[in-house]
Amino acid sequence: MTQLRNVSLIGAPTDIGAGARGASMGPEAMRVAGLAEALRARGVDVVDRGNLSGPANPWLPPVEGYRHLSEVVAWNQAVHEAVYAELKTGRMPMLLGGDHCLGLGSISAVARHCRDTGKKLRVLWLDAHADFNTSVLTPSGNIHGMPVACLCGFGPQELIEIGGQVPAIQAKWVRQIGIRSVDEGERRFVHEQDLEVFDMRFIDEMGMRHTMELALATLDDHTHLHVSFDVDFLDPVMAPGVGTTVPGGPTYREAHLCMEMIADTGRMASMDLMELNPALDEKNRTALVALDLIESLFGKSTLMRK
Ligand code: 6HN
Ligand code: MN
Ligand code: MN
Ligand code: MN
Repeated sequence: MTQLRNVSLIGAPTDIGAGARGASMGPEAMRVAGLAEALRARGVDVVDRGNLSGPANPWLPPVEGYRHLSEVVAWNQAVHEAVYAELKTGRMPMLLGGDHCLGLGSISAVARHCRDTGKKLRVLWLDAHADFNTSVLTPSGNIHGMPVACLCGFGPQELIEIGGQVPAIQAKWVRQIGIRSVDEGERRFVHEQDLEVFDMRFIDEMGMRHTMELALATLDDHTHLHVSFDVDFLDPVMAPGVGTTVPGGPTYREAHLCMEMIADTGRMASMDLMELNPALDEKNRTALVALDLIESLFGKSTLMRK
């Protein structure tokens, strides 16, 4: 069971790093879906910190391989400070995106907290994408395709130094799950940096259970587990409300098993819920699926378990 029973919701209403507009409405869609109420019903002490603010989206083309770099830096600084402040007071931050470029601000804060407290960090990156592009490798210039590379020290100086230490994390602390869309140069870079990727073929062949057993294998009492959940991890049949859908993702049950096995570790101490795009959703159905999965992350089970 997840041990931390006090959650602070932090809204980051921006689509500054994305290639489609609308993820800026994600935090409100989760509130409307009943996120705080559902967690409270599970005995969680929930405080909603409201929304962070930052620059508007100027919707300009990329400059030297980065779209909206200065705005992305500003948003990530705000996220970093907010997430770090929650961890410092012993609460579990749940970042409501917003696009996935904000994973940089969030996870750099978690890494800083782990340095303060001597904890070991493990990042589970649930996504259709590796998000391991650089300004040279990117086909789009969209920074939501780059946060993992930035966290590992590959990115523009003003972005990678937000957490005060470069690199913020080591590639070997990351486990990626559900990956099925990686750009050509990005693929080579993922191999070069030896990122541990459990892609959809692996999940097809080995099953979600074995995949998660491996991904969670080396957690111990001193591990801070961070879950960065990009909603496009899910199969678009059940989760159409994201900007970059990729067919062939985990099914509803596979996704639940993934969350339930994370919950069973009792080690999740921070998380991001990213890329939910209500402009592309149908009657908030993707938000409701995400909520259902978050309940599983907090220990809800359909089975007769304690
Ligand atoms: N996400 N690999 C593509 C790109 O433009 O770099 C897509 C990235 C999607 C990022 O969904 O968080
Ligand atoms: Mn992502
Ligand atoms: Mn993605
Ligand atoms: Mn469930």
